[in-house]
Amino acid sequence: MTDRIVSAEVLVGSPTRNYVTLRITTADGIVGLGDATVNGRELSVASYLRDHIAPLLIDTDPSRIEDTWQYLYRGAYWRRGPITMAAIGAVDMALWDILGKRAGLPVYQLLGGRVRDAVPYYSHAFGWDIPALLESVAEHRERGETYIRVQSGVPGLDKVYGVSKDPNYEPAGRGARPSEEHFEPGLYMRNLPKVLGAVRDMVGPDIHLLHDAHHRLTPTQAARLAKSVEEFDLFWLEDVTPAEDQEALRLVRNASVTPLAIGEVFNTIWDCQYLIENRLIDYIRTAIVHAGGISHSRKIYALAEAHGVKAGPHGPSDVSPIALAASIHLAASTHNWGVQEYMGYSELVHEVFPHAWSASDGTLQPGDAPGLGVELNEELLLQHPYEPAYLPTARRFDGSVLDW
Ligand code: GCO
Ligand code: MG
Repeated sequence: MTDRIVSAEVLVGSPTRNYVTLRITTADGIVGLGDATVNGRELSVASYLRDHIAPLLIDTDPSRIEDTWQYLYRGAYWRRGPITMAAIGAVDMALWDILGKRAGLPVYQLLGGRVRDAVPYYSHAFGWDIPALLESVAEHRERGETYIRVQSGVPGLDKVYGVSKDPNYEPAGRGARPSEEHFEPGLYMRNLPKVLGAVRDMVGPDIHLLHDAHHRLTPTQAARLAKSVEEFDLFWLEDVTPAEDQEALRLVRNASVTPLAIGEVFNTIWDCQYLIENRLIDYIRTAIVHAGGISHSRKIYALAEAHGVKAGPHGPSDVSPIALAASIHLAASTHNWGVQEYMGYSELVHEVFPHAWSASDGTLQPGDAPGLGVELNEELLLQHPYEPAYLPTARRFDGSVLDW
């Protein structure tokens, strides 16, 4: 007899930071969890799920994962965008979780089984100046990590993306309005080669270094930067131009062989198609949560595989441990995987979402619990109610708005 969905609840809480969680329960008592967090727009996606999706799920068959995806995507008429796709993504994750629990198998087994013994992750090293950054890199090395993202302060700028006064970097700041940062491309571009040179000298040739330019440069600036850091052999240079202007990357591509990664703000395969088919990138960074869940992400990776592009999904603290689990299960079972971002979580977040996945020695393991292997401590989550929090905004020194 087929099972049916009896409830779809949305829980929003702020253990350290805001998370939106979907919990689907079936008549047989199986519970599936999905992450629907969109940083700074949490309540919109919560309403989308509560008001427009949850009522449609009741009484449907939870094993019809692909059909449910198509129904929610095509049935809404209004398509794509982070809110819609995160909401669909949460449903998709929860349904894979339920299927795994029903089968008594971890999701990676349902996706075809392991293709690798461990999933390498990259973590974030940062420092206000080069000595502080080198110290941070050394700490990551001591933890056995071999893929390290490096971000540093820039002389002349008082706040910089990826660098924090707090040992745990968290870009979203609590409060009713986003904070403001100033940025000047020239200062940043002149500084970065010095920073990467110092790090490369310290770690030697075998450590994979990554850097995130966070969508701020013009095509010519980006091309110049990619060229100027070529000798430091980056594993990837991320988001070097604003992601919407995809043709911009052709200039960067033609100017250097620095590997390029982009896509954390993309939501569908159609956002990725041009860059992948034209081989303008090396790594596609869509997050499982923001790109429609496991079902749709697999299609993106399959398209990428055919064009020599690898997956390197977004995994900051705003991707909850549930969506990170989905990413790890996919990584374990997807051949064209590059590396998983893992920024880590506060102790409280680990307690709110107890999980079977684990991180050690620079690698992640999905664990063998059925489904995605993540639980929800609802009581603890609800002790930390939602608080408005926003990503910063940026302006140039002349006061004009710039991509943050
Ligand atoms: C990354 C990202 C993040 C984003 C953040 C936005 O590469 O991890 O760029 O730091 O800024 O996830 O919500
Ligand atoms: Mg990024």
